Amino acid sequence: MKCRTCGRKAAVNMRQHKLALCKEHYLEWIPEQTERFIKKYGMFTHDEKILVAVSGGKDSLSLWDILNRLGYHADGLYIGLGIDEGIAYSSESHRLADQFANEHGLRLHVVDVEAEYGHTIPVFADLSNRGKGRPCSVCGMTKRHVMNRLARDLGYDVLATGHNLDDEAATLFGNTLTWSKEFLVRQSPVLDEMNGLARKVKPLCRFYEKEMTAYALLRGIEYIYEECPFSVGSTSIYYKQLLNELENERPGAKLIFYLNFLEARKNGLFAPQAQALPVMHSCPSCGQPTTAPDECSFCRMIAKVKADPNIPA
Ligand code: Q46
Ligand code: ZN
Ligand code: ZN
Repeated sequence: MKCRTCGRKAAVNMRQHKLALCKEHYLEWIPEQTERFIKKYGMFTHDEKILVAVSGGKDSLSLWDILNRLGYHADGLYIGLGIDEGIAYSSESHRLADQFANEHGLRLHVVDVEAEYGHTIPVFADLSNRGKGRPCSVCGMTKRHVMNRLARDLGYDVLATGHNLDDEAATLFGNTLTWSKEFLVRQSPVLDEMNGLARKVKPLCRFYEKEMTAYALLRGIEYIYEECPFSVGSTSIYYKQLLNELENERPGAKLIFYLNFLEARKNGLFAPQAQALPVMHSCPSCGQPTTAPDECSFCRMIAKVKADPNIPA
C-alpha cells in the first residue's frame, strides 16, 4: 500500500475511505478533517473558549492535541471519579492527563469528586441506590453536572468531548432499536447552548475508533489503554461489536448509518414538537437547568447521602 499523497509506504490503510496514507500525511489529514467538521457543523470559532473533557483515554487526549495544533483556545478538564477496581484506573488516567498537559504547556482543570462532594463515584452509586455495582448512571450525571458547572463558572463558550464514530453509531443503534425519539432528536455533533448550559460539541464524531487509535499511536500520545472497568459487559460495547461485524463485511457501513441519520435529522425526520419539549427551570441549589420540579437529580443525590445518619461524611 502506498500513500495517496506522496507515494511512500503507507502507515494507515482506511478501507472505509479507500484511502491509504503515510505517517506524515496521516498526521496532517486528521486535523484537516477535524477542521472541516468543526466548520461544517458550526461547532466553534477561533475566538471562542473551549473546555475539553479529558479522561486520559486516546480520544480525548487526541482531541485536545488536534485542537491545540489547529490553534484553538482549548483548556482541559479532568474529573477524578475515584475508580480503582484493582487497576488504579482513575489515578493512572489522571497522571496521563497531567503529563500531556505539562508536555504541551496546556492548562488542565481538575475536579476530584471525592474531595469536592465527599465520596467517590462507586461509593455514591452504592449509597444512593442508583446503581449498585454499576455506577454509570451516577457517573454520567456527575460528569455532566461538573462539566456544566466549570464551563459556566469559568466562562467557557463550548464543551468538547472526544466521542468518536463508534461511540455515536452505537448510541444511534441503541436509540433506533427502541425508536427513542427524545434521544434521536438530541443526538447531534453540536448541541446548542440551552437554558444557560454551554454548547456541547463532538469534533471527532466522524472518525472511526481505529483512526483515533492510529492517530494517538503515531503522534506518540501516551494514554490509558484500559477501558473503565465498569464498562465491561455494557450494552454499548455489545452494540459496538455488532456494528464492527457489519463493518467488516461492508466497509463504510458504520459511517453511512451515522451520516444518513444526520441528514435525515437535518431534513426534519425527528423534528421536536413544541409541546413535547420539557419545561426547564433552575435548580434552587446549584442553579443548573433541570426538568425536575425542585432540585436537580445531582443535588438530590448529594442531599440524600448527606442526610443519611448511617453514612459517615
Ligand atoms: S460512565 Fe461508567 Fe464510563 Fe463512568 S463508571 Fe466508567 S464506564 S467512566 S464513560
Ligand atoms: Zn505521504
Ligand atoms: Zn442542582
